[in-house]
Amino acid sequence: MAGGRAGLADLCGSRFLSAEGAPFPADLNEQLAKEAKSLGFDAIGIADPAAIDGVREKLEAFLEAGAHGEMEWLADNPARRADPKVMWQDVRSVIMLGMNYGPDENPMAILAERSNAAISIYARGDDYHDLIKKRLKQLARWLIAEAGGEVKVFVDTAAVMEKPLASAAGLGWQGKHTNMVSRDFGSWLFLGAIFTTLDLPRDEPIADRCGSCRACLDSCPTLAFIAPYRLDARRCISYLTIEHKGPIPHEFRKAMGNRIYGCDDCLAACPWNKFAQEGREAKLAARDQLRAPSLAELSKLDDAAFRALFTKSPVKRIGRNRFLRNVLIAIGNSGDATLIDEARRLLHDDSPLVRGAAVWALAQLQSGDEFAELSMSIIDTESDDMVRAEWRAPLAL
Ligand code: B12
Ligand code: SF4
Ligand code: SF4
Repeated sequence: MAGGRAGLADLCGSRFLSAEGAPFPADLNEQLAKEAKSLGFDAIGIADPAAIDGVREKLEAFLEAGAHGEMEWLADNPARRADPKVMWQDVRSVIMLGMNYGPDENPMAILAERSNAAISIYARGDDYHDLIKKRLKQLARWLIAEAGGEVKVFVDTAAVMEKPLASAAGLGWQGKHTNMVSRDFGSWLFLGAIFTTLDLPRDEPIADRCGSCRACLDSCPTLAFIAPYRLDARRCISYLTIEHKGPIPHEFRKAMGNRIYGCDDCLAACPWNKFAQEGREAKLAARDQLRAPSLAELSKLDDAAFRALFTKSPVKRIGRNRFLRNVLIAIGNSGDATLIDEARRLLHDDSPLVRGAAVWALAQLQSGDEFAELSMSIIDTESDDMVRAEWRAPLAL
């Protein structure tokens, strides 16, 4: 196991208390780590719920700057998100778990295959939310059976700041790209949390080891970092392709390249990945058909085919229309004239979001004269204002 396990063996039984104050066996910590490993976790550490006291101000500054964009749920209750005790007043320890999903190939290689799509590493296998939640529940059940107490488990979607908590628990440190970096697994750890009423011994945080490096900051295609450790999510391709619902803002379209779901550039740039290892969880491993799917094939997906292809995948949650929007931006960036027919077909799609993106793709792939001619023949039949604006933009009408 990696992470902040080091100091645990030294802790005495007297600090290892149940909610009722009864001491536990001194090796509970080791057993917990062993159990976690057998359930597929690769890192574990324990933090005091008060250990992230300082993050509220930073979260509020992020929200005040509007950096969360349309993710209103992030702004819902900052006091609760920034403080586990506000979320659950009985919590006495936070057990942070990491699961390695290190890739088996260079995540950047696909970016050169312009007629194929880049799906980020985390989304090439089964949905980690479902998998990790299940494992967290299993581990929590084990803990209750061994030591009692009450628990709550979280992965990603709850109002919990997992990166600062994992850093406080010694799993790694929050790098300048804002993700948590591990000495043992580089950028590639999913995080999950078990809140418990047990008073468990804490692990030591690990100091920031970014030093003067700024590889992640310089790698970002959309200049999404306002400063080291500060991201403007509205500029991030991960946000734009997954969270953003409307048309992709024009200024980011070219920079997206063939990235159609998430982005790994800042993660992949980190020199700490030299210690990364391939993930051992088969369900998170890349499905072969999602390593480099052809844009032509993806552009043909209707709703049923989309849902079938992305069964159990995190990609499914954005729905077919948003997915096709992303595919069409990649088609526009492909420089591949054989994809013109696909974009032309999608000019007649039922979804205005898809039609609008198809217009942009054609404007990139066709000559100005061809585009102008096509525009004359279609624009008057287009009922949606947003799509009409897409037609006019390249013609500067
Ligand atoms: C919202 C969200 C997003 C948003 C916003 C990302 C962000 N950085 O906030 C978007 C959609 C962009 C996103 C993208 C990705 N995400 Co995300 N996301 C989350 C989520 C749900 C909440 C994160 C959050 O609280 N953001 C709010 C900001 C304010 O918090 P923060 O990033 O910790 O902010 C810190 C810094 O900004 C810093 N800071 C702020 N101001 C200042 C000022 C100074 C001076 C300093 C020094 C520091 C500082 O302090 C803040 C507090 O610690 C978490 C799950 C969870 N519940 O925690 C997953 C999570 C962070 N995502 C994850 C992943 C894998 C990704 C992607 C890699 C996916 C992909 N391949 O496309 C990208 C990475 C993009 C990036 N560079 O961050 C993982 C990260 C795992 C890890 N090892 O860190 C998480 C933890 C999910 C999980 N359970 O595994 N994500
Ligand atoms: S995920 Fe991509 S777009 Fe987002 S900050 Fe990292 S490099 Fe930039
Ligand atoms: S790339 Fe460099 S600056 Fe960015 S997280 Fe890794 S070590 Fe830190």
